[in-house]
Amino acid sequence: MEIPKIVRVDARAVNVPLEYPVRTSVGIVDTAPLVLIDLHTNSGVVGRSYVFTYTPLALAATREMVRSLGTVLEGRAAAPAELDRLFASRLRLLGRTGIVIMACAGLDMALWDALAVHAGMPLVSFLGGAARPVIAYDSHSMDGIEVGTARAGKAAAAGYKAIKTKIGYATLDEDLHVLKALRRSVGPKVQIMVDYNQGLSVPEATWRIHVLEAEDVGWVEEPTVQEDLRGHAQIRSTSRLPIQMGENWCGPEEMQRALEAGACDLAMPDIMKIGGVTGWLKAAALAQVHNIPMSSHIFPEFSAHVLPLTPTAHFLERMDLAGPILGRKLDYVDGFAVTSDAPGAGIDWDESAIARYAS
Ligand code: SMN
Ligand code: MG
Repeated sequence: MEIPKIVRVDARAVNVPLEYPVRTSVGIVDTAPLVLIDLHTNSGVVGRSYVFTYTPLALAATREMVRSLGTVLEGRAAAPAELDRLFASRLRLLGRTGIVIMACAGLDMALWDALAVHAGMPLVSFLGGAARPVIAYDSHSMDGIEVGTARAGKAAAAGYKAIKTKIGYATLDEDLHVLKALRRSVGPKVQIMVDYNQGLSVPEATWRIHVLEAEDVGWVEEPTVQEDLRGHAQIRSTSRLPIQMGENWCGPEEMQRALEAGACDLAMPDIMKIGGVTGWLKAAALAQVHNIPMSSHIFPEFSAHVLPLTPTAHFLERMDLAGPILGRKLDYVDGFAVTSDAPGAGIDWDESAIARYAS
């Protein structure tokens, strides 16, 4: 199989409506601002991926970053590991964080998609893994009692073995009130994980987690600001609940620093911020040597292809940010994500929806 060459990269910006806003203790994500990437090769194959910019304020800049880095790739072989090395060198002085690593990761995912499509194989198979259903949790928000219990009950009825809710309400009593209501909705067998989205001080987190220990919580995610590794380690030292983090690690280097600091019991890199498929594979090795269960963060379409070859694979996060602009949706059966036998990561666009949500 000859490695195809990159002809050009197209990057389009869309701002997609969400079925449920992502309400967190530190802010609300009302829509999904996405940069859609089409990486055209000389074999006619197009590699596809998307990146999520969290706020429309970063959408245009991220699209321009993708376009700019895409010009560097023109004429080069579609070799993701080699191009990761190239970007690491070219961007050394700038640093690969924020929208820079997001753009690099989007191109990396599109490159791996192109290679797998070119080989006529699902990405998981092209990477040497075996496609299998991946256990998923249905990811909810600070929805309050009425919406929260409705979503929780619907997820349990659909067969999910776990759900995640976001807490960090004004008082601990409100956290507990919601948590107990969700528990009544899902029953004793469904795991409930909680996500504080960095919203608490270390003392407040320590106190709230101490009380949560009586509530059968699967993990406590980002209890304090994610850059405070010492703070996370301090919280973890007194917590009987597993501490989860990782969605904000920019590159495997930041993951290594967190694991070395003993900041968490569980890891959940984001396949975009960690550096795409190439970054994910490095992160999976780190999780293995540290013996840390590793879950995904959003991006379910690519995550469903890399978790089966992740030695310490844990949960896939089901949160549908791109569904309205995708022609093919990832399947979930009885609480498991199931990839199709489509080549690559199975990303294809709904062009009429893209036109509708173009930004
Ligand atoms: C989250 C926050 C913001 C957007 C998407 C997801 C969250 C999570 O931290 O873990 O799902
Ligand atoms: Mg989170």
